[in-house]
Amino acid sequence: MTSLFDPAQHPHRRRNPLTGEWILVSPHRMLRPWQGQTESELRPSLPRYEPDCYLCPGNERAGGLTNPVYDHTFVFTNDFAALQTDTPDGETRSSRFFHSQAENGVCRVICFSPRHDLTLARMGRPAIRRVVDLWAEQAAELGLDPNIGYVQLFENRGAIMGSSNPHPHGQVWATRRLPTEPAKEDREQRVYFKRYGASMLLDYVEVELSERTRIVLANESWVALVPFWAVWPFETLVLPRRHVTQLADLTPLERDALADMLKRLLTRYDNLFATSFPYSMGWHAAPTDEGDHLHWQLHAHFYPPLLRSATVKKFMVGYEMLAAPQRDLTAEQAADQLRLASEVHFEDV
Ligand code: H2U
Ligand code: ZN
Repeated sequence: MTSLFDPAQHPHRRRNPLTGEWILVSPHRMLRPWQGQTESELRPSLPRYEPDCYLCPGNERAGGLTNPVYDHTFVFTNDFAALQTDTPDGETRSSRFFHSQAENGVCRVICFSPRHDLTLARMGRPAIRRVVDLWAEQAAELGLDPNIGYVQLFENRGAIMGSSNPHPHGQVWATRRLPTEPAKEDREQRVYFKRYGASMLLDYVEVELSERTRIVLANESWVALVPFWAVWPFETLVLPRRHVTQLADLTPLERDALADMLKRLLTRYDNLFATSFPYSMGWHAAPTDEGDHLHWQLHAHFYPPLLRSATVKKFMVGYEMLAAPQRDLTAEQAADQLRLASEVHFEDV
């Protein structure tokens, strides 16, 4: 007996138009009832100030420098920077196998709050707005440097994501060359813009707003959705509703709306498994080299590793490492669960 292909129940591949890559979706494995445990793993309660924390105000960092007694946010050059500004440019190609290119740039650490015990999800909207402003400032300042072609802002949240310290912080790495992931997005957005004369992600957000099945939440300036091609179980894409290429181009109202969106999205994430939800997130903005970037649309990716509970994560192993990413839970089911999650934080109820 043959039946018609139904992506809601049959294994299928979905194409990521931002990278051109495919992922395998196996929804039939989810037709079984919800089996995962959902025990919560409460964070050990943290002090507002931790004398041994290298990010808390007034404390000493590795290398002997002392943090100022900052009130809101604080940025410093990473004491163990992966990139340096004074690396001479150059390239070596000594055989068909040994090709290297010099890379130079800047690595900074961005403290989101003086409070050791907070996370973005637990900060107030005005404090999150200051983080938005800081992201925009950092991207603009580094992007102006003629030696910087791309600025990557990101946050590793939670020990499971390799974060070295619970103090709320992110990083910025800025490089001369365009790294692998944004290079794929640059290529695919350029192809789309040439073919359709419009921004891919701006067109995409309109289609998603009319379909609604993958939307998690929206406000006047922003939309958060589980992309059709999501790889991580509760992956989301945060998109502006107008054409924007750089964070610095956001208006004050759009920055407030972004703070609102982040507060609500991250609260839903925490509530999903009653835990301080781990993730890696980051902004993808247009490259900062000379040249035309009209095809670009600013956006943020959130890649959380959790699958079923505070302690059960999705492993990207075997088939994923060797063939292609695979998921059971569909993007639509993940969006349903995030839509059902409350915007009142579980620690407040
Ligand atoms: P995570 O975002 O992965 O936690 O990294 C924090 C960064 O802080 C890490 O890149 C830097 C590390 O190099 N760091 C300092 O710059 N100074 C210190 O005193 C400790 C850690
Ligand atoms: Zn601290």
